[in-house]
Amino acid sequence: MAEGMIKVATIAGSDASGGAGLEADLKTFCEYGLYGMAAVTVIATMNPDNNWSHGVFPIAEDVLRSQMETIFKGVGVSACKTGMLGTEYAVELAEEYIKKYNVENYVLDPVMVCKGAGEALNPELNLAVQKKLLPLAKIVTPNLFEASQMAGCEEPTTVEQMKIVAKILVEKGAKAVFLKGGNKLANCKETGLAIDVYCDAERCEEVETSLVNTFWTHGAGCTTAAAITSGLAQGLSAYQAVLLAKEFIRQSLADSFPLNKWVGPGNPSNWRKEKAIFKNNNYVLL
Ligand code: PXL
Repeated sequence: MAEGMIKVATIAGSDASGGAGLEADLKTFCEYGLYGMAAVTVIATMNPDNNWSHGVFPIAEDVLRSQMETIFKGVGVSACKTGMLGTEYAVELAEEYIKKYNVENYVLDPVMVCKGAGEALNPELNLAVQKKLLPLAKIVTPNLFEASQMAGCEEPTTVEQMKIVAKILVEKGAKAVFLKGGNKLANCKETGLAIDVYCDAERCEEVETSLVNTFWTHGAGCTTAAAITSGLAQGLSAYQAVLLAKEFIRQSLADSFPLNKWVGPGNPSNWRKEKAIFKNNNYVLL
């Protein structure tokens, strides 16, 4: 029996291709040994006959509310995250339930772009997310583009600029920021490092691992935020959860692979593979 099973939830879109969105979140929760639930906000599909262009289909408000009741009232969570919300009412429902059920371990992944398509959600929605959800989050996990949108500045191009933008977000009310995207900085191939930035009221630090040089990074943002959510649910501080999540995503990307010519995800289960192997008709724990 696993009566003490830790329960976590994602309020996010479904990615029909399976690499990002709630599919990535649930895989990640599972790798951390947690029980994951999902409230589906939108369904994202990709068109193989039109260059993998994205379609986004919102789930009706009453259906989303029913899912929130099931999860937050019917079960309860130790932590939750939001990903692609897609509609104003999804933002409002997330705010309502996180407040009503006092979810302190809340991770805001302010999804504005789908990597596959470079599709930005509408600006009013991004403003609603900032106004209503940012103050509730224990940590927000923007990429370079999302951070610049939220801070109202140019996209950072150096680690020093990343720190400045992260500090602006803390000044704007974020309790903690994990600004991802060190793998996009011009010099990362030379240094061989993927440097992200963690910032809260007390510290502003680089968080680095070795760079995994892969084109197949679909879902990396979702996976990172889900890993941080899992760490928080297990009692880690935001900073500790970020350090563990950074290693989790490095391992996931180290085992990334193409789905087709357009897109490819990491493999969250690489975490497990490095911990146990199958040998002589049985598995051996490493
Ligand atoms: O990676 C951003 C993202 C988040 N959520 C959903 C997505 C995507 C990108 O494809 O489909 C549902």
